[in-house]
Amino acid sequence: GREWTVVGALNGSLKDQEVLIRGRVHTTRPVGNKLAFVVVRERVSTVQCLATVKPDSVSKEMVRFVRSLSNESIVDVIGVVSVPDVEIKGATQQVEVQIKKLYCVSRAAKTPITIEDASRSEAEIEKASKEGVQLPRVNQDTRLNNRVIDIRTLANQGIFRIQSQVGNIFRQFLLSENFVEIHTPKLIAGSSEGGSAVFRLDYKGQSACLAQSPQLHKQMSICGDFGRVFETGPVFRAEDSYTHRHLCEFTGLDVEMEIKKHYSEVMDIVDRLFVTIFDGLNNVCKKELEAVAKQYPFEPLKYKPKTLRLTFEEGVQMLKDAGVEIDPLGDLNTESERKLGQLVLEKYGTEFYILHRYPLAVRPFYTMPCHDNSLYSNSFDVFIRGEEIISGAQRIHIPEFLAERAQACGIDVKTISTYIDSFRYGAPPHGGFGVGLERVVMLFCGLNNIRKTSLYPRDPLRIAP
Ligand code: ATP
Ligand code: AMO
Repeated sequence: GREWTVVGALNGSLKDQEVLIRGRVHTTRPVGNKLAFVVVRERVSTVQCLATVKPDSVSKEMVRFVRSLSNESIVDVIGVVSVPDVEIKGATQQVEVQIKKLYCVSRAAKTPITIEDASRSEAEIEKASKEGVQLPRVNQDTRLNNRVIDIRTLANQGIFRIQSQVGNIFRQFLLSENFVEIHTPKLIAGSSEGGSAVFRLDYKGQSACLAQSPQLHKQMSICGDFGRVFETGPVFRAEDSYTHRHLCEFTGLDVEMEIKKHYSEVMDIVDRLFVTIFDGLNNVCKKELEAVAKQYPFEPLKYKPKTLRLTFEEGVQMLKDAGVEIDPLGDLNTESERKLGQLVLEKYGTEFYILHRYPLAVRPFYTMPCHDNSLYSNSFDVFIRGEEIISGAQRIHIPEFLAERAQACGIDVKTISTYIDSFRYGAPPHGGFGVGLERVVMLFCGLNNIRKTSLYPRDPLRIAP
């Protein structure tokens, strides 16, 4: 019948009250043989508990038992909240719990990596090193090999709660704008982006592959009169990319919608959606963002209430003015994207912007060319801190033209005939975009590797755990 209190809710207003909490043993520290400290951790919060021998309640055996608890064991603690005069350094909550009873719910074996080591910032390691102390550094592979333990760190708990909120706000926003959530097949006949980076498989004797994107089916759903659709789901890319921002499987947030007049209607949705996501994260994920920043320091993202839009030509001009050699009808490479991000920040004071009217030649076959100049297209990419998080465009809704463009891009039209046919029975002008969820979280938090924002990352070298 006793109520549970979450560790994160423990504060001075509960002074002298008895509470019941459950958490993991984060650290234990004995002091003499009559006192033991145990820091209990629950999600992104920690509290210092202490067991001290008291003739009528806490026995010597009890204190010995507390001291013997292995880190990461799960414990239930009944104790009284007190507020010490001094700041508590090793815990997030500024109160102590005087232990009356402690039960061990699950005892942990010695872990291959310790949460303490895995939680240390680079700055802490360097500071200690200057003082002549070599603290262990847990590298990326060791973390990923022991992911279930690694994701218990406060920073990782923060990262995946932030990721959850991005998905939540994405869904809430789009539902409120009359979008319908759809679920398209992940087993499809061929490539959906025109590229070769697909995982092939045998589908009961037919050749098939894992969907590179929901592109074809989200467009077909617009032909099926859903008006506005969105989907969140896995996206598979057989990338040969060993970079900090490419995965072989990632989570795609996809949107597709009818357009009345202009592809700017799609960019309007991107604008309001992402300002809502960023505002939302800053409001509801304060503690999570703090936990991430403590281990991986970053500056809050600079963005505007109305998102900056630049044309590709304007971007190219800015780069040229800065002395960067650039092909005006080619794609931007990673380096020039970064550089443009810096230039935009200096000139406009924002780290989030939309670059649109890309050269047609660097966009997928289904992209609508600009009506005034067919060298360019009604398409856009969106950047955070100089790196791409979104690609989007108006699509070609005229079947003959679509087939012609597919052929021109070297695609075997037979493999996408049902897609092209779906535009033959009346198709509204439409457009949409695709967001890489892991990239959004990585770049919002200024992290340096997409593996940090993928729970169980899949890259060319890793398919476990
Ligand atoms: P999208 O597929 O939407 O364009 P992306 O960010 O994956 O998203 P790519 O088209 O794959 O972008 O690549 C964009 C740029 O990134 C390329 O022009 C290239 O300079 C660089 N790039 C891509 N893959 C690699 C890689 N494996 N190694 C180094 N640079 C790469
Ligand atoms: P694109 O191929 O640009 O566009 O993908 C959309 C977004 O997905 C993310 N992304 C990736 N994230 C992690 N690892 C990867 N290998 C990877 N590749 C892409 C990026 C990118 O911006 N159908 C179009 C979208 C559309 O036009 O609606 C598409 O798939 O954040």
